[in-house]
Amino acid sequence: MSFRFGQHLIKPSVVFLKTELSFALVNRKPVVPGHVLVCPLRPVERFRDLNPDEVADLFQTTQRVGSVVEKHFQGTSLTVAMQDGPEAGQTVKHVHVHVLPRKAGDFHRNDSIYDELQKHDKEEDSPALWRSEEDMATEAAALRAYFQ
Ligand code: AMW
Repeated sequence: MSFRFGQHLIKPSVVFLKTELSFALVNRKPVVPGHVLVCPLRPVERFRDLNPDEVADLFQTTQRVGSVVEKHFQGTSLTVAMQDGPEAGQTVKHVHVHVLPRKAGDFHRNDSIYDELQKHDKEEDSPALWRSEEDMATEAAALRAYFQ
């Protein structure tokens, strides 16, 4: 079974957590190590389209995922972000929460992470810049272990 993420079909090998209403996957083009995505299973475009149970599951899953990636990638903080609509930078028309482990000095200017998020999958994106499926599956397996 594969997972739908907007126009993408996502292999189970890169998904490291599935809950009743959400799933979490590793990123093919992470802005920082451990940059992952949490999505509702139902492929709706905007945050406002989610029902209350989906919002609760999505955010509870984001809490669990944030704790795990912060620990696994030796972070000391998290950036949690959602680009909700095209003018906010959304490219995949399926609600998703970006979870990014942070550590001291990772960006010269702390808020540069938002500039990087805005442009990482838009400017100069091409398959050559994506991680290999094998690399992504290895990372997903390591993260999956925390939830078993
Ligand atoms: W958006 O600009 O819509 O807020 O973010 C889309 C995110 O999804 C980006 O971080 C991008 O790297 C990631 N992404 C897009 N397609 C895939 C895919 N097939 N597998 C993993 N990550 C993906």
